[in-house]
Amino acid sequence: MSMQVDAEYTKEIEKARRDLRALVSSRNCAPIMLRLAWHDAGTYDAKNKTGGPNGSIRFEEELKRPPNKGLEKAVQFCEEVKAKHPRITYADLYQLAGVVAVEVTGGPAIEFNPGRKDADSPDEGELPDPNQAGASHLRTVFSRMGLSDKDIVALSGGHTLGRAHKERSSFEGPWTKDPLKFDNSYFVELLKGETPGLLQLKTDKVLVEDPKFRCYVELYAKDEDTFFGDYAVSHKRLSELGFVPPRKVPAAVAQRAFGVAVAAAAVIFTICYELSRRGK
Ligand code: TBV
Repeated sequence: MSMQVDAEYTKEIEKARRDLRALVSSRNCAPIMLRLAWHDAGTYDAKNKTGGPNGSIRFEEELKRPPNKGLEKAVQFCEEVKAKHPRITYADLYQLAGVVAVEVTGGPAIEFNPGRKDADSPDEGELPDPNQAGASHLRTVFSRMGLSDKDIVALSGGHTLGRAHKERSSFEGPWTKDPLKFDNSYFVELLKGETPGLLQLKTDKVLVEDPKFRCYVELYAKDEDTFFGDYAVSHKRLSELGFVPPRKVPAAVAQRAFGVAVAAAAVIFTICYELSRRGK
């Protein structure tokens, strides 16, 4: 589902991007903004074409579900930007916030296409459950979204940012030593094994235990550029689940095409009119 994206809307997106950059850096809230983007998008069901990045997490019923605990704050931060740029959909805003969060913490640039439509009710889809945690659970949930093993490992690298909070998830602590820097240290720490003070969930450990996942972990720990490249691709894919970006048509081309169409319609109309007059 997509909406009309005109030049005015694109301009608003760029303004919102600047506002988000300032907001995210001044409040050090990149991790929770990235988590918000993931939890809005991660409900996608590729078979039934439901869920996905559609802003539905703003609805209280969805926001108050246990896996989303703590995200109210991120939704409120986004409201400040929405108030200044009311035309921008929540769906676009949350995904833009995720892209900006990665960018301002030193991660790769992620291509952003605007035009997502807002849902008018909460989504049903489930996110992966950190307490279930086997490789097969991760694969089941991510393949429901249409995502691959490589996407799973690359996106798990998002835990380079932020930490768990006891009162939200019952887990506690950061995954890396510098949780406000986006780098490949999540994978480096994962291969080192447990370090006091740093967190490893079962879903993190499964990435070194499963041989297919482990190949990517080793690659990303060794080669940050490859991680950044793959992460940018997977994150964009996550941010566009079920969304076909409207084709970008430069204004000049669009105007010319419109002119040509009007002229053609006039010619056809004249011919028809002339023919029907003669037929009389
Ligand atoms: C927070 C784990 C991005 N992720 C986070 C917490 C937990 C998990 C702590 C919440 C808290 O207590 O504040 C427990 N989330 C999971 C697990 C699953 C899940 C295990 C499912 C298997 N996470 C993620 C992806 C991305 C993130 C795909 C982004 C691309 N998550 C994320 C960040 C933070 C959390 C940046 O899921 C820190 C937030 C890879 C903060 O600091 O407030 C695990 C994976 O869905 C599937």
